[in-house]
Amino acid sequence: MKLIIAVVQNKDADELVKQFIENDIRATKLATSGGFLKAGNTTLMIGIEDKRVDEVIALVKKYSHRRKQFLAPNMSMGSTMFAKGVEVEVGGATVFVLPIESFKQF
Ligand code: 2BA
Repeated sequence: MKLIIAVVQNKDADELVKQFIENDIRATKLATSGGFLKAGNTTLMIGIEDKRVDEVIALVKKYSHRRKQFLAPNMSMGSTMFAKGVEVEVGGATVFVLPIESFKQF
C-alpha cells in the first residue's frame, strides 16, 4: 500500500475528487497554502493499493492544469521585495508517493 500526497490548485480539486469517487478511490482533502505564493491550494491524501498507484497518478495528471499566476507589485517574499509584478507558472500538480508501514481502520 502507498500514500499519495498530491498538491493541486483549488480550481482543479473538486473535479479531481469527483473522479476519485467515481473510480472508488478514497481521499482526504486538506485546505493548504503554498509556501512561496502563500495562496490557497489543496492537498489530497490518498491511501491506495500498490497496483492502483499509476491509475491515481494518471487521474491527477489528467485533471490538474498549469496556470500562470501573477504576484502583485510591492509584495514581499521572505526577505525579498518585488517592486515589479512577477508571473509564475503553477501546477499541474506536485505528487509524492510514500510507502505505508501499516494501515488500520477502527
Ligand atoms: P507555492 O509554494 O506557493 O509555489 C507556487 C509556484 O511558485 C510554484 O509552482 C513555482 O512555479 C513557483 N515557485 C515556488 N517556489 C519558488 C522559488 N523558490 N523561486 C521561484 N519560483 C518558485 P509549483 O512548483 O507547481 O508548486 C505548486 C505548489 O505545490 C506550491 O505552492 C507548494 O504548495 C507545492 N509544492 C511544490 N513543490 C513542493 C515541494 N518540493 N514540497 C512541498 N510542496 C511543494
